[in-house]
Amino acid sequence: MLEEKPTTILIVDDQPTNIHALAALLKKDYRILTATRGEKALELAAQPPLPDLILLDIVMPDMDGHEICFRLKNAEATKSIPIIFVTALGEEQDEEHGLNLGAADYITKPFSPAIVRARVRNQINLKLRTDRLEQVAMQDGLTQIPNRRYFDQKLTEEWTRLLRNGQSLSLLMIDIDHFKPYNDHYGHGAGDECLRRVAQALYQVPQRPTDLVARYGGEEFAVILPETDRLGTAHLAQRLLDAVRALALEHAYSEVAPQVTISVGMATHSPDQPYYDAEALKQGADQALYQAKARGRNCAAW
Ligand code: GH3
Ligand code: MG
Ligand code: MG
Ligand code: MG
Repeated sequence: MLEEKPTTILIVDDQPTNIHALAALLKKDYRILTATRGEKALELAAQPPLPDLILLDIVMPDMDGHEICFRLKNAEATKSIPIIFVTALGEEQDEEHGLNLGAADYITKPFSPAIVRARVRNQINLKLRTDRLEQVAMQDGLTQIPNRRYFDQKLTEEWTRLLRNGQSLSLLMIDIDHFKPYNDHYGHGAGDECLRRVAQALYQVPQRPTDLVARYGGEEFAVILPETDRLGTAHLAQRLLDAVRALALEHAYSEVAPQVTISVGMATHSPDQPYYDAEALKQGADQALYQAKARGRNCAAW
């Protein structure tokens, strides 16, 4: 879940000479993207991996820096990218306006190279720290996969998207079979290690970047499969069952098999079999999980 990427700065100015001057100061320490027009700036700002900082000119012919800042701060994808205005507009009200639009800092031209470097470094450090905290808040500490908070957020997003595009959406609820006797006999430390191994195995199964595997609670996991019908969902559930079996983790106290297994509950929202809301879909997957347990565990059910 943790990804490494070079720290990137997007420089936006209609004058290439200004871009070169800023880039010369910063290119030793950061990856530099550049744009001389507003449309291009908005496109680059929203393109993953997102820039970590934007240096933004104000006076530009087609779309001015204020407009660009306003749009970036009002778009979900780009709103947390810090923006520093770098501008010849030196009046107090210009600076106030820029900061009120949500800019992190304001530098007037002509600038001091050392001050630009220092202000950029401060904003980058703050941004990287915020990113790390955000990641920690969304990741499960034991298994290092997304946690329930992240799962709930993604499910809400996917449900909102589905209301627009009318696609199907599937949900899986997964529970380790007879995990209480596993803990009781092998100890809590071994139980934790088992959870880590199962989590990593499950996490590696889905192939689409929009699929999400999360630790939902104690020994329960949940999977979101956007734009996936019942057939695709059943296939994926089978691959999850196989992935856990392939771990071949000994469990001499399971009533199902002499190794660790899971049960999977499946629910699919589609235009012809709709659920009322995301909560109802979750309840559907929960009831299906109960079915899978009742049918003997180590299987998937609707
Ligand atoms: P079933 O097949 O019906 O799911 O049986 P089960 O024994 O797995 O079900 P139950 O819900 O009774 O047990 C879940 C157990 O998971 C209880 C608890 O000891 C264990 N557990 C939950 N969270 C953790 C954890 O973070 N670490 C460890 N080691 N164990 C956990
Ligand atoms: Mg300009
Ligand atoms: Mg359970
Ligand atoms: Mg269980």
